[in-house]
Amino acid sequence: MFSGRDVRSDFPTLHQQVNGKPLVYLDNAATAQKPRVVIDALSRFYERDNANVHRGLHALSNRATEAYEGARARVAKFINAADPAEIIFTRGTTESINLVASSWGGANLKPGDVILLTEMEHHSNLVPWQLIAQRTGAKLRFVPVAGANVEGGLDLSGLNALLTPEVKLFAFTHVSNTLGVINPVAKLCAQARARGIITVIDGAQSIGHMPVDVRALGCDFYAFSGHKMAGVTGIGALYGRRTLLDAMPPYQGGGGMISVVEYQQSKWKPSPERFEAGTPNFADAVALGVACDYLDSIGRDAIARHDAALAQEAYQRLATLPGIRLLGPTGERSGLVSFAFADVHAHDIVTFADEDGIALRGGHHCNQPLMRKLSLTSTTRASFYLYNTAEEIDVLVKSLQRILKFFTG
Ligand code: C6P
Repeated sequence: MFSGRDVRSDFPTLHQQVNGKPLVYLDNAATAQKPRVVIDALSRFYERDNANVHRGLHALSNRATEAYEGARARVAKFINAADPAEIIFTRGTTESINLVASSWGGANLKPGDVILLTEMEHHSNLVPWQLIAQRTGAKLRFVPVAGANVEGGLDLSGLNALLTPEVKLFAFTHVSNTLGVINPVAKLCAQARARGIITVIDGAQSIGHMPVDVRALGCDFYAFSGHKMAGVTGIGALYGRRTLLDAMPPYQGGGGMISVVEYQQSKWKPSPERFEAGTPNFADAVALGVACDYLDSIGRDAIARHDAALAQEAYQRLATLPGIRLLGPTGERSGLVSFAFADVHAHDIVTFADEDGIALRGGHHCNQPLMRKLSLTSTTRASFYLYNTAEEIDVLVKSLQRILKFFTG
């Protein structure tokens, strides 16, 4: 409940039975459900306004272009970017990070340079840097995680020593999708900035769950996906500081991103068009703008408090289960809890919980190196969003008790 508002009624998917039980959707870190207003906005666009953007001179094309550029301005406002031209629409976090790695990295990195990452990065904020390191001769370096269960998140005691003059870029996640830890990203940006190091924040797990102000955070780039913030799949964005974007070469070539094309060479448009080659995903971008409106109508501070309270309660309740290993901080955490049992595989837990109508995620969560570091192969994860309730935690705990009894007697 948010000030008496029943947000569950806004989400059609939630009102169904799974295996004869009411659905308990706790896989929000993988993807969130969509409110009716977002689904309707997408249908409405296709029913009324659909035409290619930036290309036509007819009424529908003008309407579609206006809606698309309106969505860009809305997303810019959502994260307090200084200028809509600092928002590049992409397929999501993964593509946004690949864009920075390939374009900024390809143009700026040379042998001997260092890309600083952390040991808790999702593969999407690791593999693109491995690829550009191979192309340019740069090296990867990692800020370590602390403690056996990583209760403390990142070990920042040695950060100053890691930020050597060879470090040209520092990329880190805002919220870990496996640990639930919220990193002190503003502080990390400030330390990097003081040394002229470019910063990239992976915002996949923060964007829909807390207020995000890229100027207050002081980052150079911020990458996120629409589908984790009540938007539809296939759309996300990269925020980039205007001065950096204007100096970066295109990521892909094609229509829409050029000013002049000759047989042997071409000239590019400025950002954002420079980075949006081909027909962009305008319909989903329009729906993303509506998702921003929806989340702001509820209030991101309130959503952050709600998610954190549920995760805290889940953490306390799960801690009473025999043999459980809970990952991440004991104190402040984002809206997810990740756990493991020595005798029951995460995939078995997820499959059995599904019998009780509960959607969880089990696996390495695209965090293989972190799993290895924790001497685990997988965890089970429950992740919460604005429509989840304390009653659903009851259902989860009872289901886990049943599963443990089945496997361990
Ligand atoms: N994590 C999860 O279940 P895409 O796939 O591009 O929308 O987001 C990638 C991504 C990047 N960084 C972090 C921290 C993430 O959590 C994710 C997506 C999902 O945890 C799918 S693996």
